[in-house]
Amino acid sequence: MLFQLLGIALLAVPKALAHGGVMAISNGGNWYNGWQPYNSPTGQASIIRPWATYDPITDATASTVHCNDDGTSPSLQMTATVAAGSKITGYWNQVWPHPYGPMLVYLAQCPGTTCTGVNTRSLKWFKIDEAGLLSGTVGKGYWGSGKMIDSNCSWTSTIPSTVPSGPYMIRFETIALHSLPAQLYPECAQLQITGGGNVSPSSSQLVSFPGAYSNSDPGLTVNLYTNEAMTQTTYIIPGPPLYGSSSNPSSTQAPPTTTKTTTSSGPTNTGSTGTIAQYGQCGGIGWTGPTGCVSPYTCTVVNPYYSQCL
Ligand SMILES: *[C@@H]1O[C@H](CO)[C@@H](O)[C@H](O)[C@H]1NC(C)=O
Ligand SMILES: [Cu+2]
Repeated sequence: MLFQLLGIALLAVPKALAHGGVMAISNGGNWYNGWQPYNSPTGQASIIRPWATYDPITDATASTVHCNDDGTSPSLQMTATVAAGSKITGYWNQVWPHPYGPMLVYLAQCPGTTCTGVNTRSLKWFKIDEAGLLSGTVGKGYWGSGKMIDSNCSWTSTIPSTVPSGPYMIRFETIALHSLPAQLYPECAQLQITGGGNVSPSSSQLVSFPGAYSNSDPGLTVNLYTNEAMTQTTYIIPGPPLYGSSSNPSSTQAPPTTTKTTTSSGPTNTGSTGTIAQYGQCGGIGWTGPTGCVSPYTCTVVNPYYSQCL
């Protein structure tokens, strides 16, 4: 396992032996190449703000925790025009090595007419998407970042149709919990949102980076390798309540919230005569175990690599 991971890292990441970040973004049929942190910044034109290193941020209050750099825009900064309500996808390195931890996506509106020249550290961010522990237990479960890996190392969110039109930064983040301190991997891109609505985030939904997280947040200090983690089925995602939610406390994600992961592929095995319990794996590429779920659950395709009793 370790040998395999090192092998992949050596092939895919010749200039740094670990980790990575958001390498590209797509929206509405447009592909946007990312910033290349190990190339000269001279001449680089990207919608993604410069970021400095493939290494994780391990201090949740670090001065770079907004966009993995000092927050400035480069001379050739570009902006993607995206429609409110459209899907936007961030692509991490192939193959992302960290399947345990949450995915989080934020927006921040910039003052004036463009984000160019606006330091991302000065912005107020609101969370538009999150995925924590999707099923199973903290110690042995299926996480947002595992789903990201199973989705071609990409994560797709919808720009809310209700946000006001204007200049925004989007911040894609994956957090790895396989070791402590937790590893934060945030990168940001510059957007111009069109066709939006009139629902501004509430004050309790707006946060700064640094500021949104603390190093004692339960979602950043959870230890996957304890006996307790082997039975614990709740995980508290760091950061503010989701934009559009009415609850004030941080959202607690419990196993049943997997609705967005079941897509058009449909069930592969509808016979409810098997032995696999709710949320257990029952199929997927490479799966050699049993495929029958206990009644009343059915084996449901989550993605090509993962079917689950739901
Ligand atoms: C998978 O991601 C890569 C970028 O990492 C992209 O070039 C490729 O088109 C993606 N494949 C699919 C099927 O989306
Ligand atoms: Cu890493």
